[in-house]
Amino acid sequence: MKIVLTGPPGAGKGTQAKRLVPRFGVEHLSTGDLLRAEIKQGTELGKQAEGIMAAGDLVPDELIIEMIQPRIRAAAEGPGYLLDGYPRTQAQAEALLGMAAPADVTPDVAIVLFVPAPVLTERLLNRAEAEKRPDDTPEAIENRLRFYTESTRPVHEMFRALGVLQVINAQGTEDEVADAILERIPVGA
Ligand code: B4P
Repeated sequence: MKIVLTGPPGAGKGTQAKRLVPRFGVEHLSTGDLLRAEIKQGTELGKQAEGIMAAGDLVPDELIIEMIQPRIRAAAEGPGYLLDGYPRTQAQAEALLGMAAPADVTPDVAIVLFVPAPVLTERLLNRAEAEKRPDDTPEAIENRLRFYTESTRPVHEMFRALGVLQVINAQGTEDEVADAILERIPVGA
């Protein structure tokens, strides 16, 4: 099974990924988590990404693609994948969909978690109090939402053209959203 999980910041990608990964036995590949791990370890990539992420901007495509593509290939050749927060730009989507044989890396399903912007802002500001993530400030949240609208939403059309796009209303409880996702995952993919 190869799943792309996408949606705006605060839509619940990480929350739902944690449920889907054990269920399907796939590898969880979150570009946000990988970048935060690089920052924690003080790597060169982490140093480059830290300020960009804190401002809510997108990390440059070439750094992201180099970090994630080998992992996607390995997962596609093995247990399958759940991509969380990737691809976020047209260049990233082209890198994913343009990957050649031997492994077929094309997703079986691309799930968009839809939540209106005011609800997202509220969720992220609540998390800011609890977790103190550096990019959960009002300015960074605004930036993240803008990048989502300008750069990530157009990518959905590429998945629509492939016939794998599924848009889910993600305003319900975590359980309701999880059930809605499972209903849209193709059986036997
Ligand atoms: P990510 O870590 O991917 O962060 P995000 O998209 O902002 O999602 P987030 O983790 O906030 O929210 P989620 O949907 O899980 O990326 C962080 C940064 O890394 C980016 O801004 C960028 O700088 C960089 N980056 C990452 N990938 C990149 C890429 N491909 N290209 C370039 N740069 C990249 O939602 C979680 C929140 O919602 C939680 O607070 C949770 O409690 C709440 N929630 C979940 N479900 C809920 C529900 N049903 N009801 C109420 N609350 C709910």
